[in-house]
Amino acid sequence: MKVGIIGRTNVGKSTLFKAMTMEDVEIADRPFTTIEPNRGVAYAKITCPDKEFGLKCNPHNAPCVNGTRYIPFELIDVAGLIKDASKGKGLGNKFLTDAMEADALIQVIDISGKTNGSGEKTESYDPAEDINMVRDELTAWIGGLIQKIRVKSSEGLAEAMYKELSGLKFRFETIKEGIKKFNVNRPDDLNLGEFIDYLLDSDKKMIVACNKMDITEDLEEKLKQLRSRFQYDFVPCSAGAELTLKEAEKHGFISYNGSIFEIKKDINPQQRGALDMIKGMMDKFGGTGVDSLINTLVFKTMNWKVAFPVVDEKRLTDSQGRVLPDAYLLDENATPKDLAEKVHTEVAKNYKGAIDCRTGLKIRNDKPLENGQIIKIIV
Ligand SMILES: Nc1nc2c(ncn2[C@@H]2O[C@H](COP(=O)(O)OP(=O)(O)OP(=O)(O)O)[C@@H](O)[C@H]2O)c(=O)[nH]1
Ligand SMILES: [Mg+2]
Repeated sequence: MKVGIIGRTNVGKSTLFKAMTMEDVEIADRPFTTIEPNRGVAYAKITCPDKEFGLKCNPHNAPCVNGTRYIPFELIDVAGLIKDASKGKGLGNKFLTDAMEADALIQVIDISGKTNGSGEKTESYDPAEDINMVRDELTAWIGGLIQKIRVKSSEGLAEAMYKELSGLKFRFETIKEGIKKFNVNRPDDLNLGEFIDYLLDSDKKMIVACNKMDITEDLEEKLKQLRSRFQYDFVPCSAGAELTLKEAEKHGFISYNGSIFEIKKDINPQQRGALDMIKGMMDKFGGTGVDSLINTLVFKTMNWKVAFPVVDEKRLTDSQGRVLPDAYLLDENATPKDLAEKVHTEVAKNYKGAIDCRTGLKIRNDKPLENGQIIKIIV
């Protein structure tokens, strides 16, 4: 699974990316710091099922730390947008192609209102403007791509769009449904706006990371306002605080499990002061918000499922005897066959059925997987 980070420039996208992946990327308090996309691996967390069975896991693709499994997914951070990017302002909008490979989007906003639509310092900017701007720019960009499509006489409009927009990973079914629903007849139809809304709402679900909560006054009121105006899931966070904690952990100053931290060795008064401030914020908001952002995106907004494939349904091992070695993230409607596909194309080719290892019963082939399910694939 892939997640793309988008948003207006200078809101903290790369800070969030770095805090989630620990890749070394450039962060700066000025517009347009990121130019080329950053790619890395981030993790969703789920309780490891090994204890439930009195076993000890041997992780392979998904690390286990103190009983929590870290399920990998790909994360992409792209350049920042500004109004009229579709007309070439700022870094333009072509870089959106990279973000659109993703199955889900995180839009980062600066909820403090201390940077404006151009990413410059200000006092009370309304981040709702950025949410509308990002949507308008996405729509203008996709609209521009659609309008350039030339439909060959041998193909239908849906086929032509699917082919031309293949990099943006819209599903053929969605394109076909949308064309019918909004009565789109040609690539230059005037009712493209509603059609593009439909594509985005169907295949590019988005969560909004309300960043810089550490310097935000009236956070609750601002969140309330945003939630009353938009349908998205809004999660307040401080990517900056999360990054500070991850770096302190990397250097051995603290231990940190994503919700609480403990100081492990002597630190200077300045470091202690910074950590005390973060602790105050975490006590007030229940964390830095970054874990909650990932959790909400993966398990609520997207309703993705984690599945553990095994070969031996009694011992919960793979062919090498490793206990619960792998865990995969799959989309909402994924079936046991889709899990087989993730494991190996050969396994998918020889797929004969699947067993739920908790019940020992066979699962219907078209039944969507449940989150945390342990599956034996019969080949
Ligand atoms: N106070 C505070 N500052 C933050 C936070 N997250 C990021 N910043 C600061 O915001 C500025 C911009 O951060 P970046 O991560 O470079 O922002 P970006 O959205 O990637 O910017 P572009 O790539 O230029 O579009 C930097 O000075 C960060 O330190 C946060 O949670 N709190
Ligand atoms: Mg950046």
